[in-house]
Amino acid sequence: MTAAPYTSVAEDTTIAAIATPPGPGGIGIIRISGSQALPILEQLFSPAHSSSQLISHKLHYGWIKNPQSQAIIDEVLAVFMAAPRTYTREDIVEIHCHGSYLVLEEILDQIVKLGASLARPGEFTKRAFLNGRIDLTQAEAVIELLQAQTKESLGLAMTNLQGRLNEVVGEIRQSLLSLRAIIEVAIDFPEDDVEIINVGNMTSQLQIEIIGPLEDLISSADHGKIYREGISAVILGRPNVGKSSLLNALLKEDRAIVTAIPGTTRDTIEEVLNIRGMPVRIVDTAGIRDHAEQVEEIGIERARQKLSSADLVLFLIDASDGITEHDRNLYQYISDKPILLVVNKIDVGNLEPEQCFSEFGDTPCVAVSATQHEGIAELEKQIFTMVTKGEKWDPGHSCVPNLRQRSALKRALESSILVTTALKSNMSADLLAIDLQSALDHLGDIIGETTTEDVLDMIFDQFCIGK
Ligand SMILES: Nc1nc2c(ncn2[C@@H]2O[C@H](COP(=O)(O)OP(=O)(O)OP(=O)(O)O)[C@@H](O)[C@H]2O)c(=O)[nH]1
Ligand SMILES: [Mg+2]
Repeated sequence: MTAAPYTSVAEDTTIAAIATPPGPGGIGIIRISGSQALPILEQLFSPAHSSSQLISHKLHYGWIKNPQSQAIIDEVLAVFMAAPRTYTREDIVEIHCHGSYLVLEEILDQIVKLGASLARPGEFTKRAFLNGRIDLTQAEAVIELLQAQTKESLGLAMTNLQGRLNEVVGEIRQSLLSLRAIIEVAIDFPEDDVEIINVGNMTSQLQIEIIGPLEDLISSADHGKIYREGISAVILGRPNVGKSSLLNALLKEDRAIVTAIPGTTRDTIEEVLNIRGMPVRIVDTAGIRDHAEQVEEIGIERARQKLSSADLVLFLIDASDGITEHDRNLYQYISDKPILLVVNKIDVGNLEPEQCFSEFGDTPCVAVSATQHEGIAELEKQIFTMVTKGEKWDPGHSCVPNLRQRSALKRALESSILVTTALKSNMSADLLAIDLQSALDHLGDIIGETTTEDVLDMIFDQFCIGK
């Protein structure tokens, strides 16, 4: 049994949170939302000009004071924003303080004493959704915006924040609704259903307005995934082949320690790189070898763990040593993964491409010198080509669903295909109606109309506090 759809509106509690990240900063902002936001501000805030009223949507300069002792806690700018022209559609207050965490906590403490509850992660955005200011695709776009790691992933989030996905899904739903209306008439007048249901027209409407656009959205989700979520590439190889040097060359900074002593790296080191708009999590690992001492052994185990979730392995060999037995064993160990062979140290050695071909078949291969920064651009190009499988896709202003939305779209597609099959085999109108409804429900899941509370909780739990 599925849980009941989320239909309740936000409760009448007033919530508060520190909206800026922890640690010292230029300013720190506290946010309050709910019917008590203004009364709470009035008890804490002394405007510099005592005559001035707290006009909505205007910044007011003054002091936050302890309501009992009247001791000044901070000099601030405060703004009251009357509902409904606010983020949550409730009354909102923001207090812009000096960015000291002690000050922020002290003010938040006073706000809670005056009756507000501490906001849970994402609770402000959840209220915006429950109060109908944004739909679920826009709420999810807010998380994507906060987590975006490249300009391209930011662009994707922004497109959905502006409601593009909601719009496209809305158009598909409209078509489904118009088909359902015809089917309902056929159900009401069963004796005329053959005339009412025009199989040719309906199947072509299904294909052009529903199945085609659903397939496009799913394929866009597959392409966009690498920009939104990025990929993980693990650098693997025996000790001393130059793994850490390669990490440093890709990052263009001395991030990892490099020495001529085999076994230098003992832990995994991770950094995110932007390769043509694609966030790539590069992981440097401890060189894998037998007979390592205890700390190194733990590092090697970590390398193996990272390998299991890697999208790509940058398998490093040392051109000055040639291909060794150790390299061959390692290659066998990773052979079920997508591998990019990286021949390093070409400034001091030379390994004929034919030799690599005969050892590693048609594994793609790039030759570099990590310390001389040679071949690094070619390596990045090769990583990009492997991940995108050479397909051209422009993240530009694409409307890209996330994984949750993609699986709902797939289910909607499956139901729509069932409708086509049922139409073609002249199934009864009642059966058509069931599959149409299920396609509609899956699309409703995407925009938040039929989404269950569990799923909503899962979505809003990904937010930070204060958003
Ligand atoms: N000539 C030359 N030396 C290199 C190159 N890349 C790395 N080295 C040297 O090789 C040695 C090992 O480099 P690292 O980057 O520490 O190798 P690693 O694979 O991370 O080694 P472990 O962490 O011990 O497994 C260092 O002395 C580097 O300066 C290169 O492209 N050319
Ligand atoms: Mg290393």
